[in-house]
Formats: sequence, structure tokens, C-alpha cells
Amino acid sequence: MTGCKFGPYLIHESQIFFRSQWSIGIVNLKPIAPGHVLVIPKRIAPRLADLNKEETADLMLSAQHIGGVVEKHFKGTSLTLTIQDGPQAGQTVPHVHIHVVPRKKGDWAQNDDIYKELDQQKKGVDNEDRKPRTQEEMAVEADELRSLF
Ligand code: AMW
Repeated sequence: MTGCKFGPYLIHESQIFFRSQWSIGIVNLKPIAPGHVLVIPKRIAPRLADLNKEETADLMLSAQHIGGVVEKHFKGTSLTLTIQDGPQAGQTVPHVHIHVVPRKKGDWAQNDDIYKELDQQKKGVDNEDRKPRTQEEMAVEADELRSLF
């Protein structure tokens, strides 16, 4: 298996649906909405400021491309793109990541509730409130998405 690292976690090749020169797109272990995916630099870098210019530009261009694809695929009408840059901002995995979340009318009662929900993830992957998906479940979604790039 080739795969990659997301901070301390080993990401299985089957979770990766997009690759550019410096970034990858991975499906989420605990998505907060259908199509909630992550865009990360290939290099493990904890903070946005740790990325060089090429990596930064590539990350944002990748998020733009991926956002367009997941919004259409999951029948969204908007996108939330978020970086929790550092632990006090809610970052739980010390590896830069852009959350890309397709949005729909009425998906959260109050628009900003999405940030509360993302913050819940601070409890980490062992949080019992949201069950982690299996590798198989994630692989199915990644296969679907991979075919769209
Ligand atoms: W952060 O709170 O650091 O802004 O977000 C971490 C994100 O990484 C969460 O959405 C969480 O579900 C996700 N995550 C954690 N571990 C993995 C993993 N092994 N594979 C995919 N996503 C993961």
C-alpha cells in the first residue's frame, strides 16, 4: 500500500481520491455532512504558515477544484471551506487541512452551527457521538469521487 500520512495517521490509498503536485484529497473518517472531505498538503506541516508558496497555492487551487466537484456530486448549492489553523482554533490533527463541506438550504438550523459541529471534532476520533466510518465505507466514496477527476 502506498497511501500517505495525515499527521500521525496512516491514510490508506483507498481513501485518496485526488492528487495534484503538492496536495491530496481524502475522504473523511467522520464527516459532518455528505461530501465533507479534506484537502491536505502531501508534506506533513502543522500550520498554514509552514507551507511554501507553491504548496499554499496548490492547496487552495485543489480545494477550489474539489469544492466544485463535491458540491455538484452531492447536490449542494454552496460550500463551506474552513481551516482550523492551530489547536486553539480547534485543530485536532497537526497537519494543515482544508475542510470542504457541500452546503444545502436548511442543512443546519443556524448557519454558524456548522462551526460548532466542526468544533465537536475536537474531542477527536474516539468521540462516541459520531462513529468513525469503516475503511470499506470510505473506499466506496473515494472510488466514486476519483472517477470525477
Ligand atoms: W480538525 O479538528 O483538526 O480541523 O479536523 C480533523 C478532521 O480530520 C476531522 O474532520 C476528522 O474527522 C478527520 N480525520 C481524523 N482522522 C482521520 C483519518 N484517519 N482519515 C480521515 N479523516 C480523519
